[in-house]
Amino acid sequence: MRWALVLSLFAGPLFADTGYDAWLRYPSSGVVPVVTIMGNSALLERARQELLRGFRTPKAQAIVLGGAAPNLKPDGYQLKTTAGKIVITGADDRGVLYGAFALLRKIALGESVTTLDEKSEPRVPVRWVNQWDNLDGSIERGYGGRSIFWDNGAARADLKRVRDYGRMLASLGINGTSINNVNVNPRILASDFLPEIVKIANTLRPWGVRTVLSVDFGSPQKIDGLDTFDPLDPRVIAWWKAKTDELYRAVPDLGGFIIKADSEGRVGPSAYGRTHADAANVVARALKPHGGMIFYRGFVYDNKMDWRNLKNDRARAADDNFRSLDGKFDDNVVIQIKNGPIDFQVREPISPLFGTLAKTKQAIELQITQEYMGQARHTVFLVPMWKEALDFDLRVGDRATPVKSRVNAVVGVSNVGLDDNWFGNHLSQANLYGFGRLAWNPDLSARQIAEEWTRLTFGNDPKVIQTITNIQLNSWRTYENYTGPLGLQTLTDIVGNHYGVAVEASERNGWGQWHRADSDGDNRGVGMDRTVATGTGYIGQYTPAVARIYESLATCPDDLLLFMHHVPYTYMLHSGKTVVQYLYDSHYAGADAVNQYVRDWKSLQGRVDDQRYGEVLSQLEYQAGQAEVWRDAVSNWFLRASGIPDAKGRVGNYPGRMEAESASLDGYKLIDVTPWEAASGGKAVECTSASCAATFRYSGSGGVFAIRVRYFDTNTGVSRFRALVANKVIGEWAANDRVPTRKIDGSSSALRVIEGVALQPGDEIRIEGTPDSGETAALDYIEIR
Ligand code: GCW
Repeated sequence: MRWALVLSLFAGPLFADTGYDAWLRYPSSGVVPVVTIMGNSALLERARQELLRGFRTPKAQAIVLGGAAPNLKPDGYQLKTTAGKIVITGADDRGVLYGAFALLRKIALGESVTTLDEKSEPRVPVRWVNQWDNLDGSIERGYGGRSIFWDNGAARADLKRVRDYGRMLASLGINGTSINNVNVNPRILASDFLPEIVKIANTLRPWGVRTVLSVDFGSPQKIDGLDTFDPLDPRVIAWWKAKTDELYRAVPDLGGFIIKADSEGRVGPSAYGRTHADAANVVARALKPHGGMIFYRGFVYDNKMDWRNLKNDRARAADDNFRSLDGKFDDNVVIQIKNGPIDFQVREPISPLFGTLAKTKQAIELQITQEYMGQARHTVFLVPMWKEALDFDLRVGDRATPVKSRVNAVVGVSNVGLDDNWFGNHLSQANLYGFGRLAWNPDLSARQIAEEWTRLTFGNDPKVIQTITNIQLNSWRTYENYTGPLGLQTLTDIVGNHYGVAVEASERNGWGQWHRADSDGDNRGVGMDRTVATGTGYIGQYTPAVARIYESLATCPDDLLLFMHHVPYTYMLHSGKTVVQYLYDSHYAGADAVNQYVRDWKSLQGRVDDQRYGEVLSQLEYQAGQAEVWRDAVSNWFLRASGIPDAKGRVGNYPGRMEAESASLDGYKLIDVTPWEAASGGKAVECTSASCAATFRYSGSGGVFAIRVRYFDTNTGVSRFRALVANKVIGEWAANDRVPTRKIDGSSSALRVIEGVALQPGDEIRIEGTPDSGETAALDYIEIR
């Protein structure tokens, strides 16, 4: 046991690695520095400890920490080598801590630190993450396990993970985090709950991370039984003041509050006919004496809109709600605006509100947790998308106005959890890393960030860097290609788990994520008409220069065409393809790309430690299987809607595929799958007895093939499968994956590939399924390739 441990320590990069250390991996050889602190604070002490832990050079290096660097924005730092010493100064102690992490990053990236002379300061003062953690320990839209903060209605007894999260955030210059869901449990503000908040705030503080609370606008009523929460009522004004004073007595550096009001069932000022400015200001005035800020969410919309009215448009909501209020907010109110006008879809245009608000502070809200982006079961590196948002030129006053020049704060919904690797997927860590780096300096390129992250996380082997960077940089386009290209938005189950394919889930309901794909009538075609001329007028919310580009079909970019316009399926794109052919082609390209990621990743065996190698491999293999479900579902759906066949003959033609419903079935029963496009042919078979079998007869020529079994793995139980050829077992597996559905649908569709199977004409291929706890060992098809 002991020897195994010792040996594994010397086994180079091949030891088991859970991913817990993320990008904070330090060299194991070299000499510990001599660190002197000028001053005295928990932050400086953290900086010192971190250098002792991670700074290594061939000869002992003297490092001096502390002292003010002149002319730097808050949190900025300076690194300088003088008389052989490295001196880290900062605008404040937080800056010194950030300087220490910057120095460590240089060492890890192999950069020279012998003649340092550089300054760095953040573009915006507020760089926060939000966590949507519930007090019971669950996380809304969290994909990396349960809450690191809460368990069972109180702060977790062991806050080690919070401490380590604080360290990760500090390493990126992130200076605040909210610790509870914007869909708030009002108890967060109850007086007897305060000690729980204090424990967490104390844990984060040494890392310079301020604690932020999401609060419910109805709190005065819900917590203290006032008969109103009218923001103009003097009792409500007094309540917010007293409550805020009480909080600041216990947490003097509280960052402030986030409020989601009048949105998705949350109460808000509309209950009293008041405005969002009335609501935000009453809270802002309570926070003001303490230096606190209120982040009031721009995510306000009506989720019960009449879908039959073609002029209704959820995308308009933020601008419609806040335009007339510009200038009416106090100066410690920040309107927190999602990057796009809908909701973190795979592609959206920038929210026009960034251009509209001129006299109001604004934050851009980005989503690090991959809600509509494959929920960490798919690798999707979001930095290229965020770059497009931050760099988008709003043309205010017809002058260059990138979004990054308009925002006072950058906020990311992070939702890390208790999983060893924080997100449930090693490669998803790059999103938090990239978020932090961009929040500090939005001018960094996506490539630079991807390379940096890869080197810090997986080491400096050039092949590893090239392969992983390449996967990351293409992954957003790839995901878009198979889930919702041309501005269709993510074609997922939008009223459910937001994960698997369900093309029509967004239609004929009040949630307003419509893509308006019609299969008959005069309007046969796809896309939502948001033009000023004939549509919802959304495009008119942009500045004239931007509106002109989107309004005209001649200039509207293909990537957003169907977000802005309704066009026939035969409409010719700038790329020279018809819309429907592009939909087919992009889905095939997307699925092929993920298969290529699997092959690329396999080339890293032995160059990446075994644990992460294996875990990322299974993630990518799973993603490849899912990408095919998406490909087939979306392309068949559009084939049916448009009636126009794929010019390349692929859609609806699957050589080597044998449907379970046409096998000879022993116990298995035929079912219709909903939505129909989630299963091949719209049907599957399921087993409701102790065990079942489906037998296929192979009629091709002899040879060695891969047998690909498409089955369904729900989250209710662990069914078992066995595959046999001519009565010999060729594969056995359990359906025990972590997926967000109990239904047989696009989210549970899974693929098992059995390679190297010898087949003779006439062979019987039998798949046996054994259900478990309500999971019915369902089968869709097998495919021989
Ligand atoms: O994206 C949607 C999510 C909700 C979320 C909401 C919001 C926390 O589906 O889960 O609620 O946005 O941003 O408030």
